Amino acid sequence: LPEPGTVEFKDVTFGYPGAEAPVLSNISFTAKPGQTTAIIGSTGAGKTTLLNLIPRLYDATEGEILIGGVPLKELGREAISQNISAVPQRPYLFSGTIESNLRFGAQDAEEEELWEALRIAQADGFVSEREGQLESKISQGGTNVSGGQRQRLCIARALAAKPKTYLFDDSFSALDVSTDAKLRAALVEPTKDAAVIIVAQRVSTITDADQILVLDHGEIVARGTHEELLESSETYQEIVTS
Ligand code: DCP
Ligand code: MG
Repeated sequence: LPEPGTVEFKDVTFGYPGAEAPVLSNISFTAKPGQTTAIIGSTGAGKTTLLNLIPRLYDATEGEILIGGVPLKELGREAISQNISAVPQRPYLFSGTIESNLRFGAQDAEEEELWEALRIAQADGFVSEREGQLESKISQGGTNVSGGQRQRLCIARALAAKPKTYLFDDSFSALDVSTDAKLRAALVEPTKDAAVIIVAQRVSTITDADQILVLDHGEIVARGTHEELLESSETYQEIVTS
């Protein structure tokens, strides 16, 4: 059996209910623990849709997705939520405290572990400056923190859960280039045994990924490392220079 956390797509096709054309066609890849798999492609290419199939927000129309060698449909909701942390493209905070938001998926974490997650996510600075710190109130939807702060709190929440698989949907785009770089450097150690799948807009976020999948109109049109794709893929070259 593949290692726990491994994500395998086997010839996956998906169309939204009621839609005529599929949004994803014949997607096959393996995201291994200890590796970063990046997905890049223009807006509407199907990147978010692909990620959303992993925690079963939708089910594949054809083909199969396996986690650690077990088909998603046999895994059960609980195992899925315990093993996979997803940071969505529009990260969501619910009304409560910073702590209650971080503990979603990490109920038993020590307070020190929450701070460690905040440090990695480059969020410890602004949390420690807020009155009440971890007990500081978050309004419904997280409207009383900035977009970049919300993104980092959601990354900290994902880290606190210590999953085997991480899904980051464009999670670094609201950050300035320097914070983005610091955060990704800090992520290396805590995610080193996990399968990490990153959707990115900025090529600089993924140049060191173990494999990059280039998605175009719902199909993987090229795959490889940054250097390989610069040589082989016109679509990738266009993304790099755009
Ligand atoms: N789509 C749909 N119904 C939804 C969500 C998306 O019909 N509930 C369609 C819109 C796009 C296609 O699916 O034509 C792919 O959408 P994605 O959100 O997966 O695309 P990306 O994530 O790649 O785009 P972006 O870079 O803008 O986030
Ligand atoms: Mg998207």
